Amino acid sequence: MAGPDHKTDSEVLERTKQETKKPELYKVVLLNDDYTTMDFVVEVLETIFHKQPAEAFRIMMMVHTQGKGLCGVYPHEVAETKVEAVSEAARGQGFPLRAAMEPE
Ligand code: TYC
Repeated sequence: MAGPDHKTDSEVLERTKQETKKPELYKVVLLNDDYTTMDFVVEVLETIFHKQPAEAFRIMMMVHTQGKGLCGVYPHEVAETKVEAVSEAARGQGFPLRAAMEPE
């Protein structure tokens, strides 16, 4: 049987069009809550998601008024790391702020 290093001719031909795999992308969204301060959310957006101050404020207000807001689109592992970084930063300050990832 054809293992990983023993491709059949048809398997080899299937790979010729796209040699490198595109990573699957995930949206990272920030979720609203009643206790996290607006200033802290802006800080998270500036530090973890590298947003400029005006954009960070816009996203924070989007989350505050609509319930959630898009922070960025990343490959799976990066998205997971961002979500975890938000939880850790929030926990450190005693805030319940959470982020979540959604398939793009
Ligand atoms: N709703 C919060 C407040 O009124 C502010 C807030 C905004 C919290 C965005 C979380 O992701 C969030 N203090």
